[in-house]
Amino acid sequence: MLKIFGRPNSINVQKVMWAANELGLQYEHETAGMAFGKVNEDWYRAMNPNSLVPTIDDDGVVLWESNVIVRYLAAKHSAGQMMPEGDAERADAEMWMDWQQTAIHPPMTPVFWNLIRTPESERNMKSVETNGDKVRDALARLNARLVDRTFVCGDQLTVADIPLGCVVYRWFALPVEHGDIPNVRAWYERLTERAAYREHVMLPVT
Ligand SMILES: N[C@@H](CCC(=O)N[C@@H](CS)C(=O)NCC(=O)O)C(=O)O
Repeated sequence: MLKIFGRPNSINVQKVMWAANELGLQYEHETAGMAFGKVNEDWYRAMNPNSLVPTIDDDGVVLWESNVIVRYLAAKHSAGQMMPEGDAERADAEMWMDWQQTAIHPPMTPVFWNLIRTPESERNMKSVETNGDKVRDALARLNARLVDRTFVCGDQLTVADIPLGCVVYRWFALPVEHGDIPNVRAWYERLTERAAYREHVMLPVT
């Protein structure tokens, strides 16, 4: 059976949990990372030499890198639906997934860590402002993408929505200026109608 390792409050674990539940998969979940430990133990490092979460073991197929795991599960269980078919369509979805990792995640991380995981007296608010501007710029580009689309790649939810959907939940939960992004907000509201998103992404931000 599929086994998913990782703590529920990790954005990268949330991608995998949301995707697995969106796909209706049976799986076992084992918490790991930060307060849950395990990631530096030999058995975990044998699966994931980075000592990071998430990791999956799908009957012997061991994978890490959250976006790769989402693509693997969607291709295996939902080819032509959650994983678009056709070279161009698939690449378009993968492009937005990689963009989450390269354009939004790097500036989002210091904003999140300063505001949520750093005592108030130690926060670097300059970094929050500078990196917040980068997130706002990136989300303005996502807002333009969503002007005529229900989901990131068109009429139905695909792998492209998963990483970005996890980011926007956090962004709207943070006490920052979110920017003028009505299309992103409307897409986010559509995501909140999905049970798997509510259960695995819309968690207390800690
Ligand atoms: N690029 C990797 C990054 C993985 C990563 O940085 N995971 C963080 C949590 S979001 C982690 O493992 N932090 C240490 C820990 O939780 O112990 C992915 O997308 O899976």
